[in-house]
Amino acid sequence: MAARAHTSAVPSSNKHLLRWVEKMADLTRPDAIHWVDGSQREYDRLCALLEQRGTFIRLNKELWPGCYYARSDPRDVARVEERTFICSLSRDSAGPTNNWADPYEMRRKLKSLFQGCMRGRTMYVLPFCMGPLDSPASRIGVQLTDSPYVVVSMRIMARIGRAVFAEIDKDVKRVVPCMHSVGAPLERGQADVPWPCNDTKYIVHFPETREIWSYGSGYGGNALLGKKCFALRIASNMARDEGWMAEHMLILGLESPAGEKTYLAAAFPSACGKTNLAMLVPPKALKGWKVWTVGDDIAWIRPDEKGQLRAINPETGFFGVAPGTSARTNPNAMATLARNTIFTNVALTPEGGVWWEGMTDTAPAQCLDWQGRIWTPEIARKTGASAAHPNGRFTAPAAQCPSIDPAWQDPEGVPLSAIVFGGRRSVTMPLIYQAFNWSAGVYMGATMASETTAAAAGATGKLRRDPMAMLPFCGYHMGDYFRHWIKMQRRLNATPRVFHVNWFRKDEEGNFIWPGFSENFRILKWIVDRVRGRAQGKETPIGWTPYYKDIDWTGLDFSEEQFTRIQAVDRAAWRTEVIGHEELFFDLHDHLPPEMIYERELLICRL
Ligand code: SAT
Ligand code: MN
Repeated sequence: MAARAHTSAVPSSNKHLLRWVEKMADLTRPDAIHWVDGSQREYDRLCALLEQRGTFIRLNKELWPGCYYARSDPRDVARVEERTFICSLSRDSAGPTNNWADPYEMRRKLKSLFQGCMRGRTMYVLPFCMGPLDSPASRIGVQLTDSPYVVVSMRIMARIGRAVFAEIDKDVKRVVPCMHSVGAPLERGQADVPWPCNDTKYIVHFPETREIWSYGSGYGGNALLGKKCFALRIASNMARDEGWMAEHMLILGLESPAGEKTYLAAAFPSACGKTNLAMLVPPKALKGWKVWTVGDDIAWIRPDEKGQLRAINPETGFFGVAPGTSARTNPNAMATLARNTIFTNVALTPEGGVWWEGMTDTAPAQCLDWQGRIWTPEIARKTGASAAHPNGRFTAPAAQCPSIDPAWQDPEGVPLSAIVFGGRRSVTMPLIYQAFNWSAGVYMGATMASETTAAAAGATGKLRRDPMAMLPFCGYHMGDYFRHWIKMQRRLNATPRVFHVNWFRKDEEGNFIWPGFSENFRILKWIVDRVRGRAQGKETPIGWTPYYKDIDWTGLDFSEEQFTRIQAVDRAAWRTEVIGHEELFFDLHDHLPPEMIYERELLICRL
């Protein structure tokens, strides 16, 4: 290692860490090693470096202070689920919903892929902590990466740098090693490209040894390894072993005019509006109510000594879908991303600003699209080309969010009273219903489905079962994961109430029935009333539903007839729905907890 230049002081004395870094540098052969201290100075320098390389464009300092703009390679724009692997010792532990590969063979494969893959580049040693540093719930990782874009993005998304090295030096918490390379070594004299990546991609998890190896992509969840790879796939394994839950959920608090605060967590698949819901602004007519944001994507949930579930947001930033985000749909997100934000794969305006579909009512007369081509509304009309990629993203600091909850970094987490499931369903699913009890709630989450979006590579708009929105993120057998959910109740004094929402139901003409956005607050308010024992529920075959009179309609014209339509439980459609549940359960049958079978039988009987 002596021969390799260190561009920064080595701020750790942890022998395991030092040895591992050395070993990985021997494997990947970087030109230099940079130990990330996490400072503003370092961040600014890395951003300047990215600018120099053409990866970043600095946005207009007056309009977008502290903001940068990046375009990825068009072949590297989303998570690659078919290239994501769970390499448990046995295939059975990964289960049929994951891509399994033999860990020995995979290690051999990775070794050859990573051999010399950082040549001509700097390897960054990036320590990160998921969750507040002083929280017993937090977990630590170190990502070795050859992407400075990843380093600056991770500085927004997680706690990184010196303080984490200090934590590692205490040698109390186990460190998750995370290897990452864009897979684009540079030969001597070879010019770099703005977005290096490789057509060969591997996103690999070793659940038993708690390791992550990611190759070939620099984008989002493929590359910011603290996010989906660690905080969901590896953490779900930790959580099962240690008696907690790592979930793909937003966390929010609702505060009543009297100051009563109720927290809930909600699971929706990627790009189904989690960020919008987490930052909801209540309708003006409902005076005095407030929504507080704790997190928009991931929740780590555990029972406290009193048997109350508490949740932390392991992240410190929002990696949100840009298209569709506007002052109307999500003013809090717009305020959050107004400064110190990294934009990727959106459009660049002539003033040095950003734009995306849905940001404003009128599009700019001309801009450069996410691939750097000239884009005008005229061109869009002719070719259908969008200015921003549908999975174009903003990476913005959570602390800048106007609705950020004062307790969002509480090391103990916030108390959870309700869990909400939801997806994009144009038919069958009512706007809101409540599960009869915990096991019915687990069944509700286990059988949820959604029409696919651009967050993952592949076809969009197809209905797929996505249990607890964890299909791409559960790091072990889905049947065992359901069992873990069922078992969690035994540790609880007060079980959270479980609900299902669907903002996306359409009428016969294909129009959304529900106005959505702010108006979703009315549904959350009913959830609070149910949790607090204030609202009645009407029993239906699928669960409890609201009476029209129990929803606060102040300031919204939504008739009882419309409500009846959006709440309709069509028995014929539900039969088809239950057959869909069967299909998923069929694959999981040998690990399926009996409660899932009983719940399905009960549902069939009621239908
Ligand atoms: O690219 S990410 O996985 O981080 C975003 C998402 O799919 O939710
Ligand atoms: Mn997500």
